[in-house]
Amino acid sequence: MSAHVLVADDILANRKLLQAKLSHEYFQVSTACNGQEAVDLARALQPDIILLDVMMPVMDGFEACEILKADRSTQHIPIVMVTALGDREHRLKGLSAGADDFLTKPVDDFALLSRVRALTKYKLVMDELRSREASGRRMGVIEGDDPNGQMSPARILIVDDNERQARRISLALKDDHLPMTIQEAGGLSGNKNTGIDLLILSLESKSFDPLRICAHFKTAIGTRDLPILVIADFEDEARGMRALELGASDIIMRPIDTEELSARVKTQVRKKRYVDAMRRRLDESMELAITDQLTGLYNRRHMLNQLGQFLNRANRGDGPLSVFIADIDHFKSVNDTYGHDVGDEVLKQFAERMRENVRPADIPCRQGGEEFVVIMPNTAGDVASSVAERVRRHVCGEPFRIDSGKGRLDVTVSLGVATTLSAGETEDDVIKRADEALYEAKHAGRNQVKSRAA
Ligand code: GH3
Ligand code: MG
Repeated sequence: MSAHVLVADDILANRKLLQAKLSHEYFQVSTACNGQEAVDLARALQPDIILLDVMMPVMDGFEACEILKADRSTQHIPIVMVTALGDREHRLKGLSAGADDFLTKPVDDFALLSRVRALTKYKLVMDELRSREASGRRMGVIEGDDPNGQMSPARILIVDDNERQARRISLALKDDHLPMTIQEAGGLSGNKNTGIDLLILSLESKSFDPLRICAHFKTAIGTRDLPILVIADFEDEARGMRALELGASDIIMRPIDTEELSARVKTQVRKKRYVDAMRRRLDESMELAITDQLTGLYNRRHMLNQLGQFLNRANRGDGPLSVFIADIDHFKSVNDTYGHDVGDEVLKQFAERMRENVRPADIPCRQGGEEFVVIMPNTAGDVASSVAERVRRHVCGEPFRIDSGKGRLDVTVSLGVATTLSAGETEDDVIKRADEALYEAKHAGRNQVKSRAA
């Protein structure tokens, strides 16, 4: 997996070294010599990851990080701060400036590549979500997205078979979050894992294989997006790196620095919520794209799409397919007499009655105006006619409420049913026949069902 990395460092030798290491692993590399240049290049080049040195002239790494994380156009790009070894202050300051991770100098090859790869994976997920967002709409502010803002407590599961250690971690997080040890949760299985924001996994655990747990959580459907923060021993860096390769999102070394722990937890939770919010928005916009705004039924686009798919199946011998068109009688006079708003009220109630009187597998849609279509998969003509008849009865059977419930209005509907005749029929053929049946119903005096079958 290749990615574009922007390296910012004021010392030429450092830039060259990182560039060489990354290029060797087929990453594309651009370089900047100070914070300001890093900000400008990040905006212009949109790299996948930024490696930021802390001490730089003109603008230091912290300031650059803050600017990049506050800018809509760059805030999604992961930032790794590169700090001097043992410089705890800088590490914490970097994380609180919104950095996603840090590396210590001299930069270890293994650490560099594992971190860059882990962040590239995260970035790929984000890029996909961002690009799938409907119509490339510009992103709005997403809740929980402010790197410096308050964050609601996260549900954190601590998986460490050393109960004392687990409790110590829990204690360190208790003020800001809702941590729970695996001992308190009574094991790893069951639905206690749902609704969790973060898993903290100790690689020292002996009673189970932590790497296997990591792999399992990262492949299972329900937990794939759950971030995992692994705790590794200094002597056991290789296992830590293995965990990152298996999909863990971050790593912290023992002995645990509690401030670093809470900073890393915060970063992981913030990312998780960002991804969740993006997924929700995506679901909503997909829903929006197929729904009619006024009635909440499926819209015409979705109707044609579904009809096409079911016709293909019917043509392959999956049984008959029926549709009916329902058109409200003299609807124009409702608008003319009571106004457009009352017309809308009637349309909404009509949609409700229709939805309530078709079967669960049927697909009720608003074709446009006061015309509705119901697709009925695997349904023969006589059954379709009886469903249409039920809708007709429930429309004329009881007056509609208008003027917010103050008035009553009698409404009737005419319906035309069509069933697939032969293989090779198109959406238009079927709709056209249903339309002809509807026309017949209107001419025969309205408030009735007619059908056009074989
Ligand atoms: P028929 O019994 O022959 O179907 O007569 P009709 O009056 O129902 O049919 P016509 O096609 O003449 O009129 C349909 C009316 O529906 C005209 C249009 O103003 C109204 N209409 C279409 N869409 C909407 C809408 O979204 N809201 C409202 N209130 N009215 C709508
Ligand atoms: Mg009408």
